[in-house]
Amino acid sequence: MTARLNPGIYGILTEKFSRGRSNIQVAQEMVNAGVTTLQYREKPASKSMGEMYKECVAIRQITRDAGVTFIVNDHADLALMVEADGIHTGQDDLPLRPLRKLVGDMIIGRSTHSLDQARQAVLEGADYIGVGPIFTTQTKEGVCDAVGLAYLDHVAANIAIPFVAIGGIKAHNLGQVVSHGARTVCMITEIIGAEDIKATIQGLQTIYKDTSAKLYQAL
Ligand code: 3NM
Repeated sequence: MTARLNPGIYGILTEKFSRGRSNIQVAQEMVNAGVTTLQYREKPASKSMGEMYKECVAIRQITRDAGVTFIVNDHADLALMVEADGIHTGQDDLPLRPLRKLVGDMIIGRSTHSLDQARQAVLEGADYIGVGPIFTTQTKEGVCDAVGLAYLDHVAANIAIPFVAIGGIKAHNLGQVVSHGARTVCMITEIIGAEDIKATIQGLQTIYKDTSAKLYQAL
C-alpha cells in the first residue's frame, strides 16, 4: 500500500508560478531532484478540465516511473480518472466521509488552519493534514493569516496522523519548521519559482537532512 504521507519535500505544481515552464517540465525536474510527493494544483479558471486531464495523465506516468506519490488537488474525478495516489481538499471542499465512499482507499489530505479543524479532519477520516500557513504567503488566495510555528507545535504534540507544513516556507526558515516537528514540508514558490529547480531542491534537502540529524543527535 502507498505510504499515507512520505517524509521529505512535498512539491506542488501550479503553472502561473513556474516562470513560463510547463507543469510537465517542472514535474520531471522536481521528480529528478527527489521530491517524495507531488501535487497537481490548477484551477478551472486557469485551465480547461480537458487540459488538466492531459497534464495529469503525463504527470501520473512521470511520478509512477519514479515511485513518487501523486496527489491531485480538489478534483476527485480527475484523481480517479488518472489513478492518482491521492486527493487533497480544502476546508470548503467536499466533506470527507462521502468523499471516502467515492475514492475508497485513495489517500485523502485536508488543509487545516487550527487545532479544531485538525481534530475534525482526523475524526472524518483524513489520511494526512496540511498545517498552515506557517508564515505569510501570497500564493494561496483567501487563506487566513499565518498561524505560526505554535500551530505546528500543537499538531506535532496532539495529532496522530501525518501532517505536512505549508505556507511561506523558504530555505531560510526550513530549519525552524523541521525543528518544530515537520517531517514533510511543502514549498510552492520557493521551488517552482526558482531559476534552477534541481539546485534549489538539493539545497533544501541538505537543510532538511542537517536539521533532522541534529535533532536526532540531541535525543
Ligand atoms: N495552502 P508558498 S498555504 C496551497 O495554509 C497553500 O493551507 C496553504 O505556497 C495552507 O510555499 C499555501 O509559495 C500556499 O508560500 C503555499
